[in-house]
Amino acid sequence: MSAEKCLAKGSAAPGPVPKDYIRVYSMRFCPFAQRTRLVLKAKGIKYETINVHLKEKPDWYLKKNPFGLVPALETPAGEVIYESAITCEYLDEVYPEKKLLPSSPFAKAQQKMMLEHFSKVIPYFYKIPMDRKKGEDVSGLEAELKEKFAKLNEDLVNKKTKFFGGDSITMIDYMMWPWFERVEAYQVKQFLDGNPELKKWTELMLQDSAVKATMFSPDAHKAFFKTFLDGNPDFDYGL
Ligand SMILES: N[C@@H](CCC(=O)N[C@@H](CS)C(=O)NCC(=O)O)C(=O)O
Repeated sequence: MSAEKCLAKGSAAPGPVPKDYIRVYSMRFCPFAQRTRLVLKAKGIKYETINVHLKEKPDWYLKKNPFGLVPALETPAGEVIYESAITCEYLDEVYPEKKLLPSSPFAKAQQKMMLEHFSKVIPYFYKIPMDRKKGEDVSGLEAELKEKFAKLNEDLVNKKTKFFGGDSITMIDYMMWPWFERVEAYQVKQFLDGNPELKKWTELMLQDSAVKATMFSPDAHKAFFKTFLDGNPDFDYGL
């Protein structure tokens, strides 16, 4: 069973996950859930998707994930795993095809360090458009984000690689990508301009088949994000 339209409070709980499948609880425009969807696609894992209404959460969902956030994974044995980075690491461990995390402990630690740093960048993507909508001066936040983008650019320059973990896509690229897919919606696309290596990375990411399979157009992101900023997110936008 897959449910494109989100399931809200009062909906019937989905049955057990079919054998040989894994289920992802998602919201179509959630960047954290896109991390998990990218890894599922990149690794060619058989999965089904259930989209959850995040403003009117079904009781059955809160029983599975008491924090009520997406993404979460559910296995045929009824095990539930949540927190996007943990779901991705779990998938990489359980499904051996196309490893996305490096096997060397140091390289793996480097990816985790990059992820930790990137987690501190994520709030800017929301704070800038939200504060701007409230009519606040966002120039300070914009300058800080510009600085963060410059650091990411510098990282690619120093490493002399196309992607953040080497010359092919690895886990860290998928962990960061969803926010770059949405730069227009977040009104921060212009900050890529002074950062050519980072911009080139976004162009290369757009050629990846998992990115292509999970992405929405800038216009769809803009339309959804407007409903989000207005306080009434349309989780089924475009369906
Ligand atoms: N740290 C979590 C964040 C997930 C998250 O914030 N998801 C949002 C949707 S984009 C959510 O479920 N929001 C529902 C809520 O805040 O109640 C992760 O990495 O999985």
